Amino acid sequence: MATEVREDRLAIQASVRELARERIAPRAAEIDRSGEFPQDIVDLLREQDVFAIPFAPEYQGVSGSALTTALAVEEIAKVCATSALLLAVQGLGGYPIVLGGSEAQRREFLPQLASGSKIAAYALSEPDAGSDPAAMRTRARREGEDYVLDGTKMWITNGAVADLVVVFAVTGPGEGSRGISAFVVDGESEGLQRNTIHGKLGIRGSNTAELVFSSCRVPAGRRLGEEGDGFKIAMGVLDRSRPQIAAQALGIGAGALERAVEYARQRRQFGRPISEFQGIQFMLADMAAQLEAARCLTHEACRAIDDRDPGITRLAAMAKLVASDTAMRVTTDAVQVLGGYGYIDEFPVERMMRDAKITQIYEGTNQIQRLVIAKHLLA
Ligand code: COS
Repeated sequence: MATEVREDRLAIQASVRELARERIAPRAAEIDRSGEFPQDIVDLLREQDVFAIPFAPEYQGVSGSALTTALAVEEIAKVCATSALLLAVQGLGGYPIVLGGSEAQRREFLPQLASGSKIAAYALSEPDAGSDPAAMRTRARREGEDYVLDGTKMWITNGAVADLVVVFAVTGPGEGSRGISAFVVDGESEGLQRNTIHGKLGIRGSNTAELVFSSCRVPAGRRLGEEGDGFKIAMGVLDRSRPQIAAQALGIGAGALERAVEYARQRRQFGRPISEFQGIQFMLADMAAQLEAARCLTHEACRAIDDRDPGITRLAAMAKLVASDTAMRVTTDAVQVLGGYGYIDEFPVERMMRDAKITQIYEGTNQIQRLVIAKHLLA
């Protein structure tokens, strides 16, 4: 993964910030209200080359740096968590190919994801295998030059809209985590039924789907790595994608803080703006300090990824844990600062509070992040 000079990184951040404020922010409330997948935002991110950020220039990306991607995800999440997830999941779906793909597979698929001509998804979880993905039941049986997939994947972001889905399935029954393989599957494959899940608390415009595979044939050339490499690929990907969820959480929290500051300055009670009361000042100061601490940790995890340091698993888990818990606290406090106005959808902080919740759950619940951290401490 490439790293770039600080000026390039800041220029990318500034252009994404402008795009987010001018073109995405005005759509955010309606995306949440309608719960419809924002195809217009996908088109916008594609036109503006935003999907290229997680990918290296050798694959027609514009960066490939985890830190630069995190800055972009945060800027979009400040105004719309659903839209930020579009960028984060393009990375999530691409990383298995970066980590496990052959050079030919990388050259085939990564430019398609970088240009946004194809949208990606990552299908690991199942109805009965979430925190424990090694217990997955989706089977991939080898038949001649193909594998035949049967089983059900659950909670798949972009599942019903993705052109390319990286699917993890059992090729070695009884071998646990060593019997899992990864495949790049076309979203329109015969034998794949995609059912959108409705009624989410937050990220309501994001597509979340159940994927049902019934004798779905995938060419053997679409397997990433060797048979049995799938679990390590899946975990290696989560090490790289959890800091992006941390960045999404930071953006949600920072967006809510900005609104709380704005409101506290103009809301008058007892003859003065409420920002003049120390009770409110202390709340705002805590929110800002906690966000900055979480941002430092998230950027450290990204730096470690970009520098190929060992130990990214621990830092990625810490970043996801701390940033998402911070986002939940900060958005809840932002609602409190706005009082009754915080509780209605005329102001965006209630949406931000609902959106923050998922960051404590997906890409490994925060209980799982604690297990990962403890395992490293006690090893
Ligand atoms: N990178 C590379 N390899 C890893 C790894 C990592 N971060 N973590 C584990 N592995 C390897 C181990 O080294 C081990 O390899 P060997 O078989 O060669 O010894 C193998 O994977 C199994 O590891 P382990 O026994 O630790 O796996 P567990 O089944 O106990 O799972 C947790 C560990 C709980 C951490 C893992 O299942 C997890 O992250 N669960 C949450 C999944 C998740 O985030 N789901 C959300 C949906 S995906 S968006």
